[in-house]
Amino acid sequence: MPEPIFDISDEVRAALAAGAPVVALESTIISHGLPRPDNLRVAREIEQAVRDHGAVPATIGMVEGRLRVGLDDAALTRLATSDDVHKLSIRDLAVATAKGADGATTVAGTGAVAAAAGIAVFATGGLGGVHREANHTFDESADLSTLASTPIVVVCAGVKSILDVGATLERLETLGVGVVGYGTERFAGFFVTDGGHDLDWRLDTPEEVAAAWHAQRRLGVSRAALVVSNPLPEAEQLDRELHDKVLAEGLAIVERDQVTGKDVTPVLLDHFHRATDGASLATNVRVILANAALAARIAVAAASERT
Ligand code: PSU
Ligand code: MN
Repeated sequence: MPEPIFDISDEVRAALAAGAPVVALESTIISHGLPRPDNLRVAREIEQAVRDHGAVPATIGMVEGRLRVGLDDAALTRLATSDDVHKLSIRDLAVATAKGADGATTVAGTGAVAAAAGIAVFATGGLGGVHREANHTFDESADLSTLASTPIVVVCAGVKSILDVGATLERLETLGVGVVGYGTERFAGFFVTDGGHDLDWRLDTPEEVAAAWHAQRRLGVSRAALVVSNPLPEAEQLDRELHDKVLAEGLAIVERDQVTGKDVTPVLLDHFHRATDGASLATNVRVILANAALAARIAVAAASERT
């Protein structure tokens, strides 16, 4: 047998072997999505939120060319504080491995590795998707195509509101990726509660999500992800007017500075965090923690249904 391409921590390995609940977590949020020094604190809080709800966290990232499933505190610190951390989408994993690089995995990178490691549930903030200028830039996140072929439950607050949300939902439909609203039929809007679109399906409990996931696995007709859209409560969302104003500024900056490719998302998020005096950061953190908690509850429900 070829050697596995990733190292699974002892704790995660033991949990998987026992059929205990595990939640995969991405690391690009930490390295590229949140400003320092909050990012390291938040990385630890996300893991704690998973533990508080009964599951084992498995943050995924790359240290010196080794993909790791379950990061210790030294690795987490390194990805949060080093200036030399690559943003790793799925296409970057092999080259970064060969180069011995440090890297943080995106939704695409994390989901693919997590599914290969046998993890059923993954929590993130907001998915990548179709960018607003995609009709001429072709900028569409590899998160979408990866979700089409990666069997995992992804808990998110919809897609980042910097994107073309309607177009992203259309692409998810085309790609055969299931999308369910958690406790609502409206698609979540990341920084804001309502992303402006209806969904076909609503599920109200972790047990219902687990049942839908097991049905998908048993039916055996799809290898796609199931996206669980978990909106922030209205009282916790970013002020809508502030959101719309800062977004318009951010998009103008991207255009003016001709930001392209994988830099677009970090530049827009960074503009949000600075222009809202930290309000978007606080919102982003609430989003991620809420998703980590729900993902853990789904993992617990999925693990107990299996036995
Ligand atoms: N969600 C967040 N913050 C982030 C991201 C998502 O709350 O930083 C990251 C994820 O890793 C996602 C990536 O996969 O942004 C999408 O980047 P791109 O648009 O370049 O594919
Ligand atoms: Mn892109």
